[in-house]
Amino acid sequence: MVSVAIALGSNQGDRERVLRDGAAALGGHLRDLRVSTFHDTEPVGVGDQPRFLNAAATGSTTLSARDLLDALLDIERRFGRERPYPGAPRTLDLDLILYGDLLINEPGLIVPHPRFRDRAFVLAPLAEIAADSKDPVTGRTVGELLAEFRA
Ligand code: PH2
Ligand code: MG
Ligand code: MG
Repeated sequence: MVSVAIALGSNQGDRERVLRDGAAALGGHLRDLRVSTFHDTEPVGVGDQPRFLNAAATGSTTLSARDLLDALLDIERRFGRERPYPGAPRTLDLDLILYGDLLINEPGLIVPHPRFRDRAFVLAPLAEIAADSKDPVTGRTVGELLAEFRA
């Protein structure tokens, strides 16, 4: 079993319902699912868009990182995710942030997520449920990364 961390985001449709049901769908793939509270956040780096609702989830799985990614993309599609252009508003975004202490750099799959250390909308919810999880790139815990981001 591998411990994983996933970031959830929604800024289109019924954000609250989508995050709640999206998190529940993760339970079909993860054991010991934990879900953070929901954070209402300012859009970052995508221009003038509706505000996001963000959350984080953790759990453990026997799926490979690639199979987990495919499962996440499948859940996104079930919630009506469309990709008209990069960074478009989305009903549901599920990003694989950490997959154990593995470093992966393949087409379409970079883990740890390359930008998560600079994103309060990922770090703050994730720190609620996995403050002690370690980023294998920097050796910092999620709690430390959040404190450093805020400093
Ligand atoms: N996701 C992005 C870009 N910007 N901003 C917020 N607040 N929340 C997000 O989930 C988000 C974002 C790309 O996936
Ligand atoms: Mg994203
Ligand atoms: Mg994504």
